Amino acid sequence: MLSTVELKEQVQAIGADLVGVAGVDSPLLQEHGEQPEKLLPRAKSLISIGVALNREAVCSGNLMLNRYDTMCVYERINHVCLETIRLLGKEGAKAVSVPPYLPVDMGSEWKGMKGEINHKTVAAIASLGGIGLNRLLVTSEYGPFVRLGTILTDASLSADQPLDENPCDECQACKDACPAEAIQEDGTLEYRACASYMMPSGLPGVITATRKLIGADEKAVKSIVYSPDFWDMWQAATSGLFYSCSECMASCPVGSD
Ligand code: B12
Repeated sequence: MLSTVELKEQVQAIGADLVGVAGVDSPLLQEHGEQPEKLLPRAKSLISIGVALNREAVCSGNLMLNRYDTMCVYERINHVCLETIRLLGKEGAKAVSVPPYLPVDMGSEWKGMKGEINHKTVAAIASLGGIGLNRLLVTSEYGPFVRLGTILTDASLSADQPLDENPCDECQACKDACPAEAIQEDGTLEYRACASYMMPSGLPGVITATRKLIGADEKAVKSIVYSPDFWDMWQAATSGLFYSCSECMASCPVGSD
């Protein structure tokens, strides 16, 4: 079996910008309700992967550049995860990767607001960064401008330790910048306020448009289905990317120098 150092080097060579390892026995995982063994029985390690976003694209104020950059980064995460699983397989280890964002369980309790594994929690335990006031993983290298993936494996890898110091110094820039006023003083996030503002072309938008269409007359139907909002919903559904806001990320000064 490859050593943990060799594995990390190879995962970086495949395309990850940041790689860390958490052990399934980490008390922090249990404390935050993560149950990797439900996804891979006999899982021993979680490999956290970070791929950097292009800060210029995210901060450009141009939604198309921002969304396209995110699409490319997710493609890279998918590639890194798939290749890492193959690499582990060649070494005789079993592994699965957790979707970076979709599909997500749309069921009863959380209604799409919780992943099979919380990538931020795993990344914080695996030393990639700290959880910021913006509720995102904030890294020293890239600030929050990083998307995450997680691979579970039954390989025994040596675990990293969480950072001693959180790169987020709670400067409040994200809280002040959030147009939905979703970031609270105590560091909690009003999920629904964020989601409704951030995803007008995602499910919240689809639900609103559907409700308006029910019982609408011909003129109203036309004004809805020929509106730019409706067409952006089509674009989001076909491209798979529906985010319309990244202010909590764009406003963060960490990692900008
Ligand atoms: C559901 C979801 C959302 C929901 C809910 C947001 C949320 N805070 O979870 C909505 C739709 C609102 C949303 C919005 C956004 N999202 Co989102 N989302 C997810 C998803 C699919 C699941 C997250 C989840 O399970 N949340 C459950 C709740 C309970 O967890 P939580 O709020 O994070 O709180 C836990 C941790 O913070 C932890 N914790 C707190 N402090 C500490 C300290 C330590 C040391 C540890 C170990 C843990 C810990 O404890 C809390 C309770 O368990 C993940 C992908 C994934 N599978 O992880 C992406 C993900 C979190 N989203 C991401 C992004 C980028 C965004 C947006 C910026 C949208 C955009 N433009 O891209 C906004 C940012 C909103 C914000 N400021 O948080 C990235 C975050 C990358 C990063 N650098 O952190 C992720 C990881 C996707 C990815 N693959 O990169 N998202």
